[in-house]
Amino acid sequence: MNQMTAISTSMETKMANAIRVLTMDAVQAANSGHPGAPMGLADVATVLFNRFMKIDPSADKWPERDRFIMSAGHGSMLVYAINHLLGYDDMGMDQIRNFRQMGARTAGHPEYGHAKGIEVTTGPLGQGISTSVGMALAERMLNARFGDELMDHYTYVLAGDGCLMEGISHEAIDMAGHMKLGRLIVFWDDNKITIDGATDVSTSTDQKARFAAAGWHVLKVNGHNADEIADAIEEARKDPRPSMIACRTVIGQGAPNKAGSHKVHGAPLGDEEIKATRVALGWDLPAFEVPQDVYDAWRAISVRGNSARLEWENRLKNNDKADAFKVSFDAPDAAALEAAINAYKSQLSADAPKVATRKASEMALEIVNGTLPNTVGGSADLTGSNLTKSSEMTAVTADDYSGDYIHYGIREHGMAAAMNGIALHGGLKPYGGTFLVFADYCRPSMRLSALMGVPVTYVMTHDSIGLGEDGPTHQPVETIASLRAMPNMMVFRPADAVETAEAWQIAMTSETTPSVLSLSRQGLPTVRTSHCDRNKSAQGAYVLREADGARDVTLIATGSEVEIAMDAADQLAAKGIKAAVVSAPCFELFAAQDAATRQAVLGDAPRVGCEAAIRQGWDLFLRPEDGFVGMTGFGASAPAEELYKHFGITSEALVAAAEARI
Ligand SMILES: Cc1ncc(C[n+]2csc(CCOP(=O)(O)OP(=O)(O)O)c2C)c(N)n1
Ligand SMILES: [Mg+2]
Repeated sequence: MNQMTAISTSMETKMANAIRVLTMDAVQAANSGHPGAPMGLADVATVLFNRFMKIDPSADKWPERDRFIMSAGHGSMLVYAINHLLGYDDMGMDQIRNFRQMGARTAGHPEYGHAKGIEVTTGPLGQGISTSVGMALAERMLNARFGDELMDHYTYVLAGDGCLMEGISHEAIDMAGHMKLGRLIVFWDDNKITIDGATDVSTSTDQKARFAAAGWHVLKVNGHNADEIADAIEEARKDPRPSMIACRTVIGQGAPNKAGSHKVHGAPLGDEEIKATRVALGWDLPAFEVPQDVYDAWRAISVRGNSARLEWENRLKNNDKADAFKVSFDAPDAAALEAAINAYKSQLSADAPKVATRKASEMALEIVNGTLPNTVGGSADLTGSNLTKSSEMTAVTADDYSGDYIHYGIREHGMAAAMNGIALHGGLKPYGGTFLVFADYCRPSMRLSALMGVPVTYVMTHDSIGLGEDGPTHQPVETIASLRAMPNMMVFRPADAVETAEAWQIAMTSETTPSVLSLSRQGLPTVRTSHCDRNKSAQGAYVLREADGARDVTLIATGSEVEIAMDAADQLAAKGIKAAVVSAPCFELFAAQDAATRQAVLGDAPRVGCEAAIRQGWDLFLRPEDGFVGMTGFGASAPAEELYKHFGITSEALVAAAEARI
């Protein structure tokens, strides 16, 4: 519903001009930043906020708020200016004045967690629009569970030419259209300019036809005509399909000499042009000043949102699903999960199954999904290989969002971004699978999971040459090291079913760190045959088998190679050499242990590491004189056992490396 009541269109123009002026002043003060997009999008954003947005800056995490995503993250000043004008208490004028400066919340690109009202970190083009697909899907899934009274909001996205040119946008648009995400509304900033100049130097795609082909509702407006914009939003909100509103805009609108040129994309306007813009806009206040009546008009949006929230709180109080709703949005019940996992681990240690860790993951998911009410599984078209769908799970479809398993299709990057969006939306806990080698197809979104501190779980199977005949295109070699290189990402490579259960427990209770579960295709014996309640994987690495007396050597291995290390220790023992075996399922957690703990695990004896991957990253465990048995190049296509022999990743090689050092 068009909510503009007593506010005149001329006031709306002033509201938009406040965004323009704050943007050009902040970029000028910082002597860096991007004035073009915020100035060009000021009218679209003002109409959206003034007449439609449902947000309450005094309760920035209100689950039922509309989501606003500035996918063209370089236009961060648009977000900061709006949040300042709306009255977010952490976005005073000091923040605007200190745009892009050390310690300010107003970072170069909008960063989730730095300031209220930033729903997702954007800047890598295409990520915002793709993350928003997950948010809009989460909204429909929660709507199916809790009804219109508690969950019925919109997700609005501003996306530029860059966002739509990025490949990930294809995956996101395709998925949103297929899932009929009617509450997703994307504004395309059709300014026909990117950094290198006019868009026609690099693209000739008919974007409107592209969206339509993916099942979207497509509209076109003059992005500087408030009523046209408002009418389109009204229409978009009513349509059951996701909507794309192509907004013909002028980059840097308001700057009399520079508007319309790529020169306003990413450089300060300069004092002269700023002066001229003030004159053109009829804005005669000094820098960083906004008239009270303009503030009042923006604050009215917050007042309206506050009333909506209070009404919603009332509805929640009287709703018989209130408790379940709150549980969904709370942190998972760690105690319940721990109890369930421990009972399961105890059974595993007794049964000692020989299963691939991808199978062990499926088994653990029966416990995880049976204990936590709001997990959402999925796979990028590899459900039967990743084993991500537990027995009670049902598919989420466009006709019925009540399920809990998402068929992401062959869209790894889109899946990773959508999982970020689901997690950021709140209320649901996503995990999703693909082959580990295709982490490279997910990486920019995985990096954002880590940077934002969003605990998404990546289930990545077929984690080495152990996958066999599919060959080197499918065999990760450098992938594990590259993921370990990513800050704030836990990479688990469990050795057996017990460690796999422990990894799931840690991943699902992690609050600010995402996880990768690197899982084998091939069967592995249970090495943890005596039960203990303590989650040993939480230490990152631990002594799996102590030497019989003072150690001659310490063998350290991960995942499928722990079995090889155990075998090597047996062979060494037969020769009278005392070897300890350390299992190291998570380097990041081990690095976080104190020196004494690490020393107790690693000891002083010579060490040999073993992992069917490159050595990079192993300096956490190995000194220059220590040995390593692993890969140095790409794999090959053959049965797994032959490959292990061919590349020399064998217990005999470990024994030889050990003997050479003692
Ligand atoms: C993935 C990615 N590639 C490149 C960039 C660098 N970059 C920032 S803005 C931009 C051009 C974007 O053009 P458009 O979306 O049309 O923005 P406008 O110039 O209209 O503001 C580029 C290439 C980036 N931020 N992210
Ligand atoms: Mg552009």
